[in-house]
Amino acid sequence: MVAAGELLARFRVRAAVVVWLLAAGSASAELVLGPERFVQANGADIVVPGYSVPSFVDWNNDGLKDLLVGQGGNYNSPAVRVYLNQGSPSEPVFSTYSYVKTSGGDPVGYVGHECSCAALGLYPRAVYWDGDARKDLLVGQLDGTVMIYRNVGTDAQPVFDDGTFLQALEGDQKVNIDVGDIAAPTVVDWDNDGLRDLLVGQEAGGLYWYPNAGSNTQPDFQEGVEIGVEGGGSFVVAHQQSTPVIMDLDGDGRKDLLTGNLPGQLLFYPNVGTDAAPLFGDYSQVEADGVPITVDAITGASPRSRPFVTDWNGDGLLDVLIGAGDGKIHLYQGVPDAATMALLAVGALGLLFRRRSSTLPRDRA
Ligand SMILES: [Ca+2]
Ligand SMILES: [Ca+2]
Ligand SMILES: [Ca+2]
Ligand SMILES: [Ca+2]
Repeated sequence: MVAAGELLARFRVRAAVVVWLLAAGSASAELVLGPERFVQANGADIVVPGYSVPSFVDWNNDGLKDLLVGQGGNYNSPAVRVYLNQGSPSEPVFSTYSYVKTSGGDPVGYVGHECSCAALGLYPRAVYWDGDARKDLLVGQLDGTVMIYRNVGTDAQPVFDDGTFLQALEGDQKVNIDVGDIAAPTVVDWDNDGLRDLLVGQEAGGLYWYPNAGSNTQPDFQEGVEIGVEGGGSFVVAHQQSTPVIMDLDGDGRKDLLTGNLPGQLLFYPNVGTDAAPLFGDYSQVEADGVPITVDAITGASPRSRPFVTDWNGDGLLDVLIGAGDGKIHLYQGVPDAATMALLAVGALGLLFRRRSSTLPRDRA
């Protein structure tokens, strides 16, 4: 039997440890990633022709997220592959792939758009574009244009139309959106007005916001606005080639920017503006297993990192997929940060706590 006083003393020690560890960990809420590995299919690393642009979405509605990969390089082989997940929510497994196709049977990206379809990595993102509950495909292209391929099949068996160039500006002034070269689009309500907007990265490193003045099912984009920086001027990602992922990564309630760049790094730009009017200042280089991430390219090419944030293995920790000039799918799984690890250890070491003095937590520091 244990006396009530002794129980209370134990509780106080453990509560103090928890508070101390939480305080110690509060400064590092960003991504904490483990070592690099490569996503495989049929037991071998996936390698697509040219540049890879991965994302992870349940393509066929079977409850398992699937791997969607844009490909293409040197003006060849622009296409979108889908690897259906044959594993489990905690352990994705892939074997073969198929190309995402139009209702005419052509792979999306090959036909109908002449040179504009060519790619240094066709940049696809699955989105629900027009409110018909069938997933559509948003595709950034080499020439800086952005296309929407509408799903004319079903949500579980997507098949697409021949694609439409997205346009901006008013009424009869509307022109195709063109950010220069290598468009990297994402859909986000940038200004928090309830309407999803288009944010597009590009080769020179800028970010363009196309405000939606229509609706969430019939977007109507206004003139592109260059994203700014703290103190004035235009945002340009360090070392060119912005590939934006927009989400609040440090938990301060303001959407942040995660982006790749030309030399294949992964950069985190915390939002120093507001959630409805983001501004970016200094960046930090995201690390994997304590080493700054730099993805590879085949000889003579530039890496051009293209990140996608997801929970790959369903453990509640964010993971990062990165596509690159080596055609591979780089995977960095989130690991508990030092504070969380220590908290877990507090639970696991409960027996120790009952026998040892309160100096243990400091020993563990
Ligand atoms: Ca699936
Ligand atoms: Ca908006
Ligand atoms: Ca933030
Ligand atoms: Ca995870």
